[in-house]
Amino acid sequence: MLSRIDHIGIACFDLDKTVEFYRSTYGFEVFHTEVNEEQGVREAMLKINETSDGGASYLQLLEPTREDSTVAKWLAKNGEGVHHIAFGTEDVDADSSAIRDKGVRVLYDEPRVGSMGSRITFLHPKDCGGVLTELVTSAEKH
Ligand code: MC0
Repeated sequence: MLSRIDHIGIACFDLDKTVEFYRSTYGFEVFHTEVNEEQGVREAMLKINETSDGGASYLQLLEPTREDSTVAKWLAKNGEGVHHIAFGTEDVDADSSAIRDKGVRVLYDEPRVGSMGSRITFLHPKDCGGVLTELVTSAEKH
C-alpha cells in the first residue's frame, strides 16, 4: 500500500548551490548525500517531516554526474525544476506488480537500489499524466 510521499525529486545543474538555496531560504538542512552511479546522479536528501507510517518525506535534489543520464537529458530539455514524485510503500514488489496489472508501464523488471539503501522502481510518465512516478521501499522496511 502506498502510504506517504517519500520524496519529491528536483533536478538542478549545481547541487551545492541548490542545497544552499534550500538552507538559506527555508532552513532545510541536508540529511544525507550520495552518488548513485547506476542512475547517474549526485543527490542530497533534505528531510522535511516524519510520517504516520514511521517513515519520512524528503526533498531530493539531483545533479547529473554524466551527460547521458536521464536527469542530464531532462535538464537539457526542460531546465531546472521538479523531475519526479516518489510514493513510499512497505512492498515495492507487490505494489509495482499490481500497478503493472492496471496497464501502467513499470520501467524495471526488478526494483533497483535507490537513496539510502532503498529499493525503487519508476512508472512511465506517459502513463501517469506526464508525471514521472517512483515507488520506494525504504531500507528499514525490506
Ligand atoms: C522524460 N519525460 C518526462 C520525464 N522524463 N516527463 C515527465 N517527467 C520526467 N522526468 C518525457 C519526455 O519529455 C518525453 O516526452 C518522453 O517522456 C520520453 O522521454 P525521453 O527524454 O525521450 O527519454 P527516454 O524515453 O529515454 O527516458 C524517459 C524515461 C527515463 C522516463 C524512461 O527518464 C527513465 O528511465 N527515468 C527513470 C529513472 C530516472 O529518472 N532516474 C533519475 C532519478 P515527449 O512528449 O517529448 O515524447 S534517480 C532517483 O531518483 C534515485 C536515486 C532515488 O530516488 O533513489
